[in-house]
Amino acid sequence: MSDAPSNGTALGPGSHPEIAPSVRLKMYSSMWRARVFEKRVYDLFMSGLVKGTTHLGTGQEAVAAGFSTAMRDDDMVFCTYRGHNHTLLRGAPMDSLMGELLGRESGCCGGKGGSMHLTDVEQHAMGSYAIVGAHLPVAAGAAWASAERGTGQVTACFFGDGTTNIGAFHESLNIAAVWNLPVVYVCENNLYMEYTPISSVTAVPNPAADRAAAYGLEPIIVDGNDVDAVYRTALTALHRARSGGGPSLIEAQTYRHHGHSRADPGKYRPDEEVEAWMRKDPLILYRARLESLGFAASDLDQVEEAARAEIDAATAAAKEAPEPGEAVLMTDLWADGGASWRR
Ligand SMILES: Cc1ncc(C[n+]2csc(CCOP(=O)(O)OP(=O)(O)O)c2C)c(N)n1
Ligand SMILES: [Mg+2]
Repeated sequence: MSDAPSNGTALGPGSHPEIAPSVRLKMYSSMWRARVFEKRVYDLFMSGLVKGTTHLGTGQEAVAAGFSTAMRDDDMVFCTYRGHNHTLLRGAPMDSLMGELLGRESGCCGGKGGSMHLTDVEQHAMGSYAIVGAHLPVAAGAAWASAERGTGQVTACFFGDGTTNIGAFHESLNIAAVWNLPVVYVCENNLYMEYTPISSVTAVPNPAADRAAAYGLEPIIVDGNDVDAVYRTALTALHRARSGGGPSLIEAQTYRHHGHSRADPGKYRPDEEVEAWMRKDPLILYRARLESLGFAASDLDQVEEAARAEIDAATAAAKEAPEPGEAVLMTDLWADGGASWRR
Protein backbone atom coordinates (compact mmCIF):
# COMPACT_ATOMS: atom_id res chain seq x y z
CA MET A 1 0.00 0.00 0.00
CA SER A 2 1.29 3.48 -0.74
CA ASP A 3 2.52 5.53 2.19
CA ALA A 4 0.58 8.72 2.65
CA PRO A 5 3.34 11.26 3.27
CA SER A 6 3.25 12.74 6.74
CA ASN A 7 3.83 16.20 5.29
CA GLY A 8 0.95 15.79 2.90
CA THR A 9 -2.71 15.48 3.62
CA ALA A 10 -2.82 17.80 6.62
CA LEU A 11 -1.93 20.79 4.49
CA GLY A 12 -4.28 23.34 3.06
CA PRO A 13 -4.21 24.95 -0.36
CA GLY A 14 -1.06 26.84 -1.26
CA SER A 15 0.79 25.78 1.87
CA HIS A 16 2.88 22.88 0.58
CA PRO A 17 6.52 23.08 1.56
CA GLU A 18 9.29 21.65 -0.58
CA ILE A 19 8.63 18.02 -1.47
CA ALA A 20 10.76 15.75 0.72
CA PRO A 21 13.48 13.72 -1.06
CA SER A 22 11.92 10.45 0.16
CA VAL A 23 8.58 11.45 -1.40
CA ARG A 24 10.29 12.34 -4.66
CA LEU A 25 12.08 8.99 -4.75
CA LYS A 26 8.83 7.21 -4.03
CA MET A 27 7.15 8.96 -6.95
CA TYR A 28 10.09 8.12 -9.24
CA SER A 29 9.83 4.50 -8.13
CA SER A 30 6.04 4.49 -8.63
CA MET A 31 6.38 5.72 -12.19
CA TRP A 32 9.01 3.10 -12.97
CA ARG A 33 6.96 0.31 -11.41
CA ALA A 34 4.01 1.31 -13.60
CA ARG A 35 6.20 1.67 -16.70
CA VAL A 36 7.87 -1.74 -16.43
CA PHE A 37 4.51 -3.33 -15.65
CA GLU A 38 2.93 -1.97 -18.83
CA LYS A 39 5.96 -2.85 -20.94
CA ARG A 40 5.80 -6.43 -19.68
CA VAL A 41 2.04 -6.60 -20.28
CA TYR A 42 2.65 -5.49 -23.86
CA ASP A 43 5.33 -8.12 -24.40
CA LEU A 44 3.24 -10.89 -22.83
CA PHE A 45 0.25 -9.85 -24.89
CA MET A 46 2.33 -10.13 -28.06
CA SER A 47 3.41 -13.61 -27.02
CA GLY A 48 -0.22 -14.64 -26.50
CA LEU A 49 -0.12 -15.03 -22.73
CA VAL A 50 -2.37 -12.13 -21.73
CA LYS A 51 -6.03 -13.07 -22.00
CA GLY A 52 -8.47 -10.52 -23.40
CA THR A 53 -7.62 -6.99 -24.41
CA THR A 54 -5.43 -4.35 -22.74
CA HIS A 55 -5.45 -0.55 -22.61
CA LEU A 56 -2.03 0.60 -21.50
CA GLY A 57 -1.35 3.64 -19.35
CA THR A 58 2.19 4.12 -20.66
CA GLY A 59 2.97 7.85 -20.75
CA GLN A 60 0.30 8.67 -18.14
CA GLU A 61 2.19 7.36 -15.08
CA ALA A 62 2.70 10.75 -13.41
CA VAL A 63 -1.03 11.14 -12.75
CA ALA A 64 -1.30 7.85 -10.85
CA ALA A 65 2.07 8.32 -9.12
CA GLY A 66 1.35 11.86 -7.92
CA PHE A 67 -2.13 11.03 -6.68
CA SER A 68 -1.34 7.72 -5.02
CA THR A 69 1.56 9.31 -3.16
CA ALA A 70 -0.62 12.15 -1.90
CA MET A 71 -3.43 9.86 -0.74
CA ARG A 72 -4.11 8.52 2.71
CA ASP A 73 -3.79 4.74 2.87
CA ASP A 74 -7.55 4.23 3.12
CA ASP A 75 -8.56 6.66 0.38
CA MET A 76 -10.45 4.95 -2.42
CA VAL A 77 -9.68 4.86 -6.12
CA PHE A 78 -12.04 4.22 -9.03
CA CYS A 79 -10.64 3.98 -12.54
CA THR A 80 -11.34 2.91 -16.11
CA TYR A 81 -10.25 -0.02 -18.26
CA ARG A 82 -6.99 1.99 -18.59
CA GLY A 83 -6.48 1.24 -14.93
CA HIS A 84 -3.28 -0.74 -14.45
CA ASN A 85 -1.29 2.28 -13.19
CA HIS A 86 -3.93 3.31 -10.66
CA THR A 87 -4.62 -0.17 -9.27
CA LEU A 88 -0.94 -1.00 -8.93
CA LEU A 89 0.00 2.28 -7.30
CA ARG A 90 -2.99 2.22 -4.93
CA GLY A 91 -1.28 -0.88 -3.53
CA ALA A 92 -2.43 -4.01 -5.36
CA PRO A 93 0.53 -6.44 -5.38
CA MET A 94 2.19 -6.67 -8.79
CA ASP A 95 2.04 -10.47 -8.89
CA SER A 96 -1.71 -10.54 -8.27
CA LEU A 97 -2.23 -8.03 -11.10
CA MET A 98 -0.03 -10.00 -13.45
CA GLY A 99 -1.78 -13.21 -12.38
CA GLU A 100 -5.09 -11.59 -13.25
CA LEU A 101 -3.92 -10.53 -16.70
CA LEU A 102 -2.68 -14.03 -17.40
CA GLY A 103 -6.00 -15.49 -16.21
CA ARG A 104 -4.49 -17.32 -13.23
CA GLU A 105 -5.95 -18.33 -9.90
CA SER A 106 -3.47 -15.99 -8.17
CA GLY A 107 -5.06 -12.96 -9.88
CA CYS A 108 -6.72 -10.21 -7.85
CA CYS A 109 -10.10 -11.34 -9.25
CA GLY A 110 -9.20 -15.02 -9.29
CA GLY A 111 -8.40 -14.80 -13.00
CA LYS A 112 -12.00 -14.01 -13.97
CA GLY A 113 -11.77 -10.25 -14.45
CA GLY A 114 -8.76 -9.54 -16.62
CA SER A 115 -7.23 -6.22 -17.60
CA MET A 116 -10.43 -4.18 -17.78
CA HIS A 117 -11.73 -5.17 -14.34
CA LEU A 118 -8.76 -5.00 -11.99
CA THR A 119 -10.03 -4.59 -8.43
CA ASP A 120 -8.43 -4.95 -5.00
CA VAL A 121 -10.90 -3.79 -2.37
CA GLU A 122 -8.49 -4.61 0.48
CA GLN A 123 -6.15 -1.96 -0.93
CA HIS A 124 -9.08 0.41 -1.61
CA ALA A 125 -8.67 -0.01 -5.37
CA MET A 126 -12.42 -0.12 -5.96
CA GLY A 127 -12.48 -1.30 -9.51
CA SER A 128 -11.73 -0.66 -13.16
CA TYR A 129 -14.82 0.02 -15.25
CA ALA A 130 -15.17 -0.78 -18.96
CA ILE A 131 -18.31 1.28 -19.61
CA VAL A 132 -17.23 4.86 -20.21
CA GLY A 133 -18.51 7.05 -17.37
CA ALA A 134 -20.10 4.19 -15.40
CA HIS A 135 -17.89 4.56 -12.35
CA LEU A 136 -18.42 8.28 -11.77
CA PRO A 137 -21.79 7.87 -10.02
CA VAL A 138 -20.45 4.85 -8.12
CA ALA A 139 -17.54 6.97 -6.89
CA ALA A 140 -20.02 9.62 -5.74
CA GLY A 141 -21.84 6.90 -3.82
CA ALA A 142 -18.64 5.70 -2.17
CA ALA A 143 -17.82 9.27 -1.17
CA TRP A 144 -21.34 9.71 0.23
CA ALA A 145 -20.90 6.53 2.29
CA SER A 146 -17.61 7.81 3.75
CA ALA A 147 -19.23 11.14 4.58
CA GLU A 148 -22.18 9.44 6.28
CA ARG A 149 -19.89 7.14 8.24
CA GLY A 150 -17.47 9.95 9.10
CA THR A 151 -14.43 7.91 8.10
CA GLY A 152 -12.51 10.86 6.67
CA GLN A 153 -11.80 8.87 3.51
CA VAL A 154 -11.63 10.64 0.18
CA THR A 155 -12.56 8.99 -3.12
CA ALA A 156 -10.49 9.72 -6.22
CA CYS A 157 -12.10 8.90 -9.54
CA PHE A 158 -10.03 8.82 -12.75
CA PHE A 159 -11.46 8.91 -16.27
CA GLY A 160 -10.64 10.07 -19.80
CA ASP A 161 -11.45 13.21 -21.78
CA GLY A 162 -14.12 11.40 -23.80
CA THR A 163 -15.99 10.71 -20.57
CA THR A 164 -16.76 14.41 -20.18
CA ASN A 165 -19.33 14.10 -22.99
CA ILE A 166 -21.20 11.30 -21.20
CA GLY A 167 -24.30 12.11 -19.15
CA ALA A 168 -23.00 10.29 -16.08
CA PHE A 169 -20.12 12.78 -15.86
CA HIS A 170 -22.50 15.73 -15.55
CA GLU A 171 -24.91 13.94 -13.22
CA SER A 172 -22.08 12.90 -10.92
CA LEU A 173 -20.45 16.31 -10.80
CA ASN A 174 -23.78 17.89 -10.05
CA ILE A 175 -24.71 15.58 -7.18
CA ALA A 176 -21.15 15.72 -5.79
CA ALA A 177 -21.38 19.52 -5.69
CA VAL A 178 -24.95 19.65 -4.32
CA TRP A 179 -24.14 17.13 -1.56
CA ASN A 180 -20.62 18.52 -0.97
CA LEU A 181 -19.13 15.03 -1.32
CA PRO A 182 -15.50 14.15 -0.47
CA VAL A 183 -14.63 13.12 -4.00
CA VAL A 184 -11.93 14.23 -6.41
CA TYR A 185 -12.75 13.74 -10.08
CA VAL A 186 -9.66 13.57 -12.27
CA CYS A 187 -9.89 13.75 -16.05
CA GLU A 188 -6.78 12.37 -17.74
CA ASN A 189 -6.97 14.36 -20.94
CA ASN A 190 -4.82 12.40 -23.40
CA LEU A 191 -6.37 14.30 -26.34
CA TYR A 192 -8.11 11.25 -27.83
CA MET A 193 -10.98 8.93 -27.19
CA GLU A 194 -10.58 5.65 -29.10
CA TYR A 195 -9.52 7.15 -32.44
CA THR A 196 -11.28 10.52 -32.30
CA PRO A 197 -9.57 13.72 -31.12
CA ILE A 198 -11.56 15.15 -28.22
CA SER A 199 -11.30 18.62 -29.82
CA SER A 200 -13.40 17.50 -32.79
CA VAL A 201 -16.43 16.59 -30.69
CA THR A 202 -16.35 19.02 -27.78
CA ALA A 203 -17.66 22.57 -27.63
CA VAL A 204 -14.93 23.88 -25.30
CA PRO A 205 -11.14 23.57 -25.50
CA ASN A 206 -10.60 22.10 -22.03
CA PRO A 207 -13.14 19.28 -21.78
CA ALA A 208 -13.19 19.00 -17.99
CA ALA A 209 -11.94 22.34 -16.67
CA ASP A 210 -14.26 24.39 -18.89
CA ARG A 211 -17.26 22.50 -17.48
CA ALA A 212 -16.31 23.04 -13.83
CA ALA A 213 -18.15 26.36 -13.53
CA ALA A 214 -21.43 24.64 -14.38
CA TYR A 215 -21.14 22.86 -11.03
CA GLY A 216 -19.81 25.79 -9.04
CA LEU A 217 -16.29 24.37 -9.08
CA GLU A 218 -12.96 26.01 -9.73
CA PRO A 219 -11.38 25.13 -13.09
CA ILE A 220 -8.16 23.22 -12.38
CA ILE A 221 -5.67 22.25 -15.08
CA VAL A 222 -2.41 20.50 -14.22
CA ASP A 223 0.50 19.28 -16.31
CA GLY A 224 -0.19 15.56 -16.03
CA ASN A 225 3.36 14.69 -17.07
CA ASP A 226 4.90 16.61 -14.15
CA VAL A 227 4.59 14.36 -11.14
CA ASP A 228 5.47 17.13 -8.66
CA ALA A 229 2.70 19.33 -10.05
CA VAL A 230 0.21 16.44 -9.91
CA TYR A 231 1.25 15.63 -6.33
CA ARG A 232 0.76 19.23 -5.15
CA THR A 233 -2.58 19.52 -6.93
CA ALA A 234 -3.68 16.22 -5.41
CA LEU A 235 -2.69 17.31 -1.89
CA THR A 236 -4.78 20.44 -2.21
CA ALA A 237 -7.86 18.66 -3.57
CA LEU A 238 -7.62 15.78 -1.08
CA HIS A 239 -7.29 18.23 1.77
CA ARG A 240 -10.28 20.21 0.57
CA ALA A 241 -12.42 17.09 0.36
CA ARG A 242 -11.25 15.69 3.71
CA SER A 243 -11.86 18.92 5.55
CA GLY A 244 -15.45 19.31 4.34
CA GLY A 245 -14.68 21.61 1.41
CA GLY A 246 -16.37 19.33 -1.11
CA PRO A 247 -15.44 17.94 -4.50
CA SER A 248 -12.86 19.01 -7.05
CA LEU A 249 -12.62 18.49 -10.77
CA ILE A 250 -9.06 18.32 -12.08
CA GLU A 251 -7.97 18.12 -15.70
CA ALA A 252 -4.54 16.52 -16.05
CA GLN A 253 -3.07 17.04 -19.50
CA THR A 254 -1.16 14.00 -20.68
CA TYR A 255 -0.71 11.56 -23.58
CA ARG A 256 -0.76 7.84 -24.12
CA HIS A 257 2.34 6.45 -25.82
CA HIS A 258 0.47 3.59 -27.48
CA GLY A 259 -2.77 3.34 -29.41
CA HIS A 260 -6.08 3.07 -27.59
CA SER A 261 -5.91 -0.67 -27.03
CA ARG A 262 -3.85 -3.63 -28.16
CA ALA A 263 -5.39 -3.66 -31.65
CA ASP A 264 -4.69 0.01 -32.39
CA PRO A 265 -1.32 1.18 -33.77
CA GLY A 266 -2.46 4.80 -33.21
CA LYS A 267 -1.66 5.92 -36.76
CA TYR A 268 -4.28 8.69 -36.71
CA ARG A 269 -1.99 10.82 -34.56
CA PRO A 270 0.40 13.20 -36.39
CA ASP A 271 4.07 12.13 -36.09
CA GLU A 272 5.14 15.57 -34.83
CA GLU A 273 2.54 15.41 -32.07
CA VAL A 274 3.68 11.97 -30.94
CA GLU A 275 7.34 13.04 -31.04
CA ALA A 276 6.66 16.21 -29.05
CA TRP A 277 4.88 14.23 -26.33
CA MET A 278 7.57 11.54 -26.29
CA ARG A 279 10.03 14.31 -25.41
CA LYS A 280 7.70 15.09 -22.50
CA ASP A 281 7.86 11.52 -21.18
CA PRO A 282 7.20 11.95 -17.44
CA LEU A 283 9.94 9.52 -16.42
CA ILE A 284 12.62 11.23 -18.51
CA LEU A 285 11.56 14.68 -17.28
CA TYR A 286 11.56 13.59 -13.65
CA ARG A 287 14.94 11.90 -13.82
CA ALA A 288 16.41 15.14 -15.22
CA ARG A 289 14.76 17.14 -12.46
CA LEU A 290 15.98 14.82 -9.73
CA GLU A 291 19.53 14.91 -11.08
CA SER A 292 19.42 18.70 -11.21
CA LEU A 293 18.27 18.66 -7.57
CA GLY A 294 21.36 16.63 -6.62
CA PHE A 295 20.01 13.07 -6.48
CA ALA A 296 22.82 10.61 -7.27
CA ALA A 297 22.48 8.87 -10.63
CA SER A 298 23.34 5.58 -8.93
CA ASP A 299 20.38 5.96 -6.55
CA LEU A 300 18.05 6.58 -9.46
CA ASP A 301 19.50 3.60 -11.35
CA GLN A 302 18.81 1.51 -8.29
CA VAL A 303 15.14 2.55 -8.29
CA GLU A 304 14.86 1.44 -11.91
CA GLU A 305 16.65 -1.86 -11.20
CA ALA A 306 14.32 -2.59 -8.27
CA ALA A 307 11.30 -2.07 -10.54
CA ARG A 308 12.75 -4.46 -13.13
CA ALA A 309 13.46 -7.09 -10.47
CA GLU A 310 9.91 -6.73 -9.14
CA ILE A 311 8.30 -7.21 -12.56
CA ASP A 312 10.52 -10.23 -13.32
CA ALA A 313 9.47 -11.86 -10.05
CA ALA A 314 5.80 -11.01 -10.62
CA THR A 315 5.90 -12.44 -14.15
CA ALA A 316 7.55 -15.66 -12.97
CA ALA A 317 5.00 -16.06 -10.16
CA ALA A 318 2.07 -15.47 -12.52
CA LYS A 319 3.38 -17.94 -15.08
CA GLU A 320 3.79 -20.58 -12.40
CA ALA A 321 0.33 -20.02 -10.90
CA PRO A 322 -2.36 -22.51 -11.92
CA GLU A 323 -5.31 -21.59 -14.07
CA PRO A 324 -8.54 -21.36 -12.04
CA GLY A 325 -10.39 -24.58 -11.46
CA GLU A 326 -14.03 -25.03 -12.36
CA ALA A 327 -15.11 -24.05 -8.84
CA VAL A 328 -14.29 -20.42 -9.62
CA LEU A 329 -17.27 -20.33 -11.97
CA MET A 330 -19.62 -20.34 -9.00
CA THR A 331 -17.79 -17.79 -6.83
CA ASP A 332 -18.79 -14.11 -6.53
CA LEU A 333 -22.15 -14.82 -8.13
CA TRP A 334 -25.73 -14.26 -7.13
CA ALA A 335 -26.38 -18.00 -7.32
CA ASP A 336 -30.14 -17.47 -7.18
CA GLY A 337 -30.10 -14.76 -9.83
CA GLY A 338 -30.53 -12.12 -7.14
CA ALA A 339 -34.04 -13.32 -6.30
CA SER A 340 -33.58 -12.86 -2.57
CA TRP A 341 -32.48 -9.23 -2.65
CA ARG A 342 -34.85 -8.23 -5.41
CA ARG A 343 -37.88 -8.96 -3.29
C1 LIG B 1 -20.74 4.07 -22.77
C2 LIG B 1 -19.64 3.60 -23.67
N1 LIG B 1 -19.57 4.07 -24.93
C3 LIG B 1 -18.58 3.66 -25.76
C4 LIG B 1 -17.64 2.76 -25.32
C5 LIG B 1 -16.51 2.35 -26.25
N2 LIG B 1 -15.27 3.00 -25.81
C6 LIG B 1 -14.38 2.36 -25.03
S1 LIG B 1 -13.10 3.35 -24.61
C7 LIG B 1 -13.72 4.65 -25.46
C8 LIG B 1 -12.97 5.95 -25.50
C9 LIG B 1 -12.98 6.68 -24.21
O1 LIG B 1 -12.09 7.77 -24.27
P1 LIG B 1 -11.58 8.56 -23.00
O2 LIG B 1 -12.71 8.76 -22.07
O3 LIG B 1 -10.86 9.75 -23.50
O4 LIG B 1 -10.56 7.54 -22.30
P2 LIG B 1 -9.12 7.02 -22.77
O5 LIG B 1 -9.38 5.68 -23.45
O6 LIG B 1 -8.52 8.02 -23.66
O7 LIG B 1 -8.36 6.81 -21.52
C10 LIG B 1 -14.91 4.32 -26.06
C11 LIG B 1 -15.72 5.24 -26.90
C12 LIG B 1 -17.75 2.28 -24.00
N3 LIG B 1 -16.87 1.41 -23.50
N4 LIG B 1 -18.73 2.72 -23.19
MG1 LIG C 1 -8.81 10.06 -23.84
